Amino acid sequence: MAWLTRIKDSLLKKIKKKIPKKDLESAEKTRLEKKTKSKKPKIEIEILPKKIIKQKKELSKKPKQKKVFGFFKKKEISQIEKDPEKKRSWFQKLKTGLFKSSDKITQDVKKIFVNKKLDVQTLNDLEELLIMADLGPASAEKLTAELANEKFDKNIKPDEVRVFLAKKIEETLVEIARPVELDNNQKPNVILVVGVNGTGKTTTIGKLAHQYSGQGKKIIIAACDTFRAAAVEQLEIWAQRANAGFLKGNEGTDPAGLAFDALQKAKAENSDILFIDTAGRVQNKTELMEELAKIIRVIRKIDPTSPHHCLLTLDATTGQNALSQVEIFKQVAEISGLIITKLDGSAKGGVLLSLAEKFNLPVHAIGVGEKIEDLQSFEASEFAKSLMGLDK
Ligand SMILES: Nc1nc2c(ncn2[C@@H]2O[C@H](COP(=O)(O)OP(=O)(O)OP(=O)(O)O)[C@@H](O)[C@H]2O)c(=O)[nH]1
Ligand SMILES: [Mg+2]
Repeated sequence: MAWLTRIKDSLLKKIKKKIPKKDLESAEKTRLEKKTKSKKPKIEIEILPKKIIKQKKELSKKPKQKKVFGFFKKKEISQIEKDPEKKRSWFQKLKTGLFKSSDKITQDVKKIFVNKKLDVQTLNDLEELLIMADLGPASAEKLTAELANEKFDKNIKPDEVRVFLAKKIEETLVEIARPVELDNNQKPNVILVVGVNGTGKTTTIGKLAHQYSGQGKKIIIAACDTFRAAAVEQLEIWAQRANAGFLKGNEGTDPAGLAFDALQKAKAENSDILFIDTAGRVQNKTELMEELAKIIRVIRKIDPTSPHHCLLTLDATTGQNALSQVEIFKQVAEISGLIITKLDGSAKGGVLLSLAEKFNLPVHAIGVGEKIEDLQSFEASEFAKSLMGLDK
């Protein structure tokens, strides 16, 4: 019943009699701690690298549409809006993809909201349900407390609960739903793509390159995953499809050296974007993590401001494990944004909420399939509604 620590004082007074004494005492203690903590001056900013501070400031601002040159420029968004058929099919794809997550949530909400009036037990069950749905303890606590604050002891139906949750989820996610911002004066914008094995790095680069080339951008892709010949071949096919330049080395070539050559080539050719694909790596492979740090060090010899974006791909089907992946990659590279892949068919879509609560990193796009067009800009409202199994 962590939600108790976040409810209004007036509500706590009202429900005191209905809660075991020990739970109440611990909740009151935590509430007090939270209150004193929030009064402390924020020193966190001082110890963060400059780039992250900038990113945090940017995040706290409202997105400025005019400056966005992401893969969904304003013009393109309006084109999609003008094409309701396409928008509807995207939404359907997401909704169908998230069906495993939303169906479970819908059924469980129906099961626990049997009492007409919202009571303590129902709120406890809801908090647990949300944790089980991969939303993470912090989001579960916050959402449950919000529902308690508004509806305690009032009549509420299961469908109303889902609508309420979708609205609150959207409010959290809208902050982080941001496209990649390209600097048109920067030639090239270096986009480094990192992540654990099989999370969709190569596929995402192919999809992004396809979208950018549709906007007339000049692109080079560097295949710095030099471990597997198959990986290079795969990327070459994606590059051809996206009409992008392609640079590869021999099997076993030093990825950092290749990244260096690619940046030189992209500069010489005045390219708009250089994508650097990297080998999948897990945290316990220290040498691979070191290799990633080397790629960054080496390209900074040519352009100290690069990489301009460091995207981390996360496979939505891995659920809470995605959180530790972010932690680990953040130690090696300044992750600037996330791409969540495989949301089609994931039963763990709620993990996006956990990520938002914990890291506040922008989510640039979501993967909803294996095809080149299966990368969507991340829209908070669509996602929240799909997760709660609601219609648009
Ligand atoms: N269903 C689905 N499959 C995806 C999505 N994105 C990638 N995949 C598939 O996931 C598998 C791995 O994708 P890759 O792009 O090769 O992943 P990677 O991170 O480059 O993998 P490594 O280079 O081996 O680390 C492929 O079979 C892709 O087709 C997605 O959004 N949805
Ligand atoms: Mg790959």
